[in-house]
Amino acid sequence: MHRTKTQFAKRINRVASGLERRGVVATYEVQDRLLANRSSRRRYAQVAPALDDVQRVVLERLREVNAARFVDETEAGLASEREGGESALRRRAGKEFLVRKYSWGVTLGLDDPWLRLGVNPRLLDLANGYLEMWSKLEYVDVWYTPPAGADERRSSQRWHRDFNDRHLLKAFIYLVDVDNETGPFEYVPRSAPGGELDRLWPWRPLGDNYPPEDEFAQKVDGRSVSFTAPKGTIIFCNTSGFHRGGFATGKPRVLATLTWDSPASLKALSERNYVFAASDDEPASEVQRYALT
Ligand SMILES: O=C(O)CCC(=O)C(=O)O
Repeated sequence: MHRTKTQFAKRINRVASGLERRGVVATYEVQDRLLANRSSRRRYAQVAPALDDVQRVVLERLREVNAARFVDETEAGLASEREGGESALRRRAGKEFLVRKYSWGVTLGLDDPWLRLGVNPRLLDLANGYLEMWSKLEYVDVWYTPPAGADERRSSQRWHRDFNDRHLLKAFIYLVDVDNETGPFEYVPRSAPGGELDRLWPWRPLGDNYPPEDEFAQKVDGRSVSFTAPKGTIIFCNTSGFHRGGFATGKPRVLATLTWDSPASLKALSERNYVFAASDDEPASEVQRYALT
């Protein structure tokens, strides 16, 4: 089938005169608007597929090209900054190497594809199953990290534990292919509380979570894992274990990230980065509302 099509295409390209080409184009337009595709669209409308949340988000993203818009706006902002101009890019003190789509204080509803992904039942069930409680969606954002140039690793680009919670699950969704030059996420397996390496500079609420680098390298002794992976990969991890990432050297890194943690964390250690705007058009289930409020 594929071979036949390829040969047909070759023949068209080789021998078709201008007249033939126009005929092919006209045939395609008639088939698309009036004949073959019309009946195909009617069939689709009669028995529309029941999409699950992930599929809906993917569709939405395909339609809105949401991430692509963020990348375009960020690159335009960075270009303007390079020329000494102003930009509306969002950064946070201490982690200025990173541009954030939302940062803190944004109002989001379930029409936002990234927030929606954070309470997608398949992801939320996973977070709740891992944490063995109904979790809170604490953070949702999209990050753009330009290459660091001559800069050294800074803040979360160095090995650390997140102090937000010991009951923590993060997802990183790579929106570009991530190789060694794109600042892969790196993790030390079994270093989260309860793991066999949890005594290495153990997790404490608001603890001093950045160990001395030489000593850390000696103790971990090559046991870390580096997540180079293609665009679309989702990494789940408990970042109260040791991790680092985002030290892009050759190419910009773009990812979406979600954090689920415990109600205790929101009360004491962490700050949700968005305010949830409920809407009658997008009803949330009880477990989703719990996660969002
Ligand atoms: O960007 C990364 O890969 C890691 C980010 C990080 O360290 C964090 O979110 O705590």
